[in-house]
Amino acid sequence: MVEEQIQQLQSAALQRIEEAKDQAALEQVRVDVLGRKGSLAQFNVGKLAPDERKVAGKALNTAKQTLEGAFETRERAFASAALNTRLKHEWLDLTLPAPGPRPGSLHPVTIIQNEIEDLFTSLGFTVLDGPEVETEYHNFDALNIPPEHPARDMQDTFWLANGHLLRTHTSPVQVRGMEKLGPPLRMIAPGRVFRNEEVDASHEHTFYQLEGMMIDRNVSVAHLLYFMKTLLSAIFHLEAVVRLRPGYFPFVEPGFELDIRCLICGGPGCSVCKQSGWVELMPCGLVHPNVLRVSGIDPDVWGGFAFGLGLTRLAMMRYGIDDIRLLASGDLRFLRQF
Ligand code: FA5
Repeated sequence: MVEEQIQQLQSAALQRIEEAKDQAALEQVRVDVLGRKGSLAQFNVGKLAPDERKVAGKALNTAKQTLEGAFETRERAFASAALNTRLKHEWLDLTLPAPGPRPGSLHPVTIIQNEIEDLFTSLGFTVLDGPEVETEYHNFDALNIPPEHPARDMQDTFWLANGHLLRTHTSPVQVRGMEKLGPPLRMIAPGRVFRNEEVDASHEHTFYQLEGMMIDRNVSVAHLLYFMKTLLSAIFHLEAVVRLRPGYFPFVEPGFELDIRCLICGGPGCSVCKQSGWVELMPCGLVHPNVLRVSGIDPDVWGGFAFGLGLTRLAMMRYGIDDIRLLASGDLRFLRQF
């Protein structure tokens, strides 16, 4: 009698195991049947008569073993179905060619430098290069800045044991250009310069400038303004708002500072323009007669203009970069945007 009940229970449980849709449903069947309060536990074999006890006990053990086997088989089926689904979605085609290294991109300063070089060569200018390790003579003396001149303090730099220095500006290339090519002369000289400078959002110790110089007969401030405006319109593709104020550099007379309306904040003030709304971009002026004379050019016959563009600052304005330190950070997340 009990044996029959156990067998019925076993077949019902086997059917439920077969019908279980997933692992959770299967677990529920296990609790219902084999759990401490499950259907098999209700058979209290101890209370039966001895001959019945033996038969019932045996049937109970057989049922338990059969069900446990069935649970295991069903569980394995679920696991292998899950694995198959995963493999279907995670396949890899090993015959595809490897993606290879990602294409690189030009640094924003290089992009602008190339554009300015193209513009000025189209206007008849030569692109010159000069050494980053300069002589004191080319960096200072030949530019009308003798040793005791206070203008040297404004461009504190890194001196080498042999008396040479890391150039503080691209202006020494003016001197080299005049020495080598003589007048008439139209040249630009982009390059890296160095200063012993406190670094902040708009100041680096290593940055880029682009020097420009034109020497000819009857060169005036009007020529200077024409070339500077042409340069800024080409870079910004619009007429940038600029202001010209007097500026002092020993190698020009008269000297000017050309500032551009800050394109990061548009005027109200930010950390790049030091809350002033203007960014100092391009000092310039007419070449001082002493500078022409030192390089063997007669100031009574020839005159010229020169400018020193802050190329790094120009890149910041054009691309809306609000911290100069990003440009030399080597951070690929930053560089990949250009
Ligand atoms: C000069 O270096 C002069 N040689 C420029 C010049 C050339 C004047 C020819 C007249 C004739 P200045 O020190 O102001 O000038 O620097 C020129 C530009 O470089 C600045 O307007 C600014 O845009 C940029 N600059 C200067 N210091 C830094 C710095 N620490 N970090 C980034 N940019 C700088």
